Amino acid sequence: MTNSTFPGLDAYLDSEGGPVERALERAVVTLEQCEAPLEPEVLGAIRHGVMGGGKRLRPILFASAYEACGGEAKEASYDLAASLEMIHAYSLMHDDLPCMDDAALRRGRATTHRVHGEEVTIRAGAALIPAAALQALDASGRLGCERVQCLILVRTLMAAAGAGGMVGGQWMDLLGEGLALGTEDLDALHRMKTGALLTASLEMGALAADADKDTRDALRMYGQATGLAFQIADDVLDATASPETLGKNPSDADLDKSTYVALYGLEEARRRARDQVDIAVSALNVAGIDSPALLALSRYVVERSK
Ligand code: GRG
Repeated sequence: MTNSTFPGLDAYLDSEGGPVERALERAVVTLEQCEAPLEPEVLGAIRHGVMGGGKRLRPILFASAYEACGGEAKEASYDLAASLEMIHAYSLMHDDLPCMDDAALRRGRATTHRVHGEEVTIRAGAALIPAAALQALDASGRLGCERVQCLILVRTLMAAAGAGGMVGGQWMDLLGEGLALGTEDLDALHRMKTGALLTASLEMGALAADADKDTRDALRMYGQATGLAFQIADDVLDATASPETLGKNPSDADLDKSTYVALYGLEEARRRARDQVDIAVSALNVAGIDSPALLALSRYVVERSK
């Protein structure tokens, strides 16, 4: 996609959103129809958590990186992208549980455990983790990736989801409740909790399209900077927008968490988010990656309203 064929961000999000939703629907139906079926209640909770809306930013970042590296969009490429959203969906389902954030509202509706119960939601979230790994393995095979490439893709996803990434970041977040974390700790926490999976989305898109090392490195840098910008913007929204607009509660302040807004104030937090976008854009420019979609997405993460 070039500047002259890029339809603008809203139209782009719509056009990528359709195939992403269809891939997620296929993934949920696969779980519903698998040989040793999960109980209906667990499947109901999975459907609630996975098909409940959301921006679908991770699979869309995957699709944009894949296309920027010359990959041809197909059903299997969206199935691979969906594996990222399956991990993201489980993380939100578990994050909302009473033993973590005890949230009532997510994506504008009741959280999964408020509808399906706590025990069922724990099981549904747990089932999504191996399901996402299998989804990534199967989809990359169908996409025609070499065997070793398939394994690297699954490894990238699981490493980002694991103790060195999202789970580790969540753990730091829980331990940090009630403490006033400084810049270094807050950056480290969010690079793992939010940044790792966002970065993996870019890396996996590049890997699936068999991009060279320089391109992959540049997309990793873009992902890291965009991930941090995303989190700072999240803290700004958390402090300035209503639960109705955001479609979620409680806020981080309610949970006594450290935030970039508490650390820097609103204006400085906004400035730092924009700085990260500049870093992301320059990573693309230096590597000669000409992607209007990735450019627009990095601005979107700081300009979004929810
Ligand atoms: C047991 C320690 C432990 C961890 C389990 C629960 C969990 C794993 C991880 C939670 C990670 C988490 C909640 C990260 C937050 C990421 C984030 C900023 C979510 C909001 O993302 P958006 O705005 O949401 O993309 P939508 O709804 O648009 O998909």
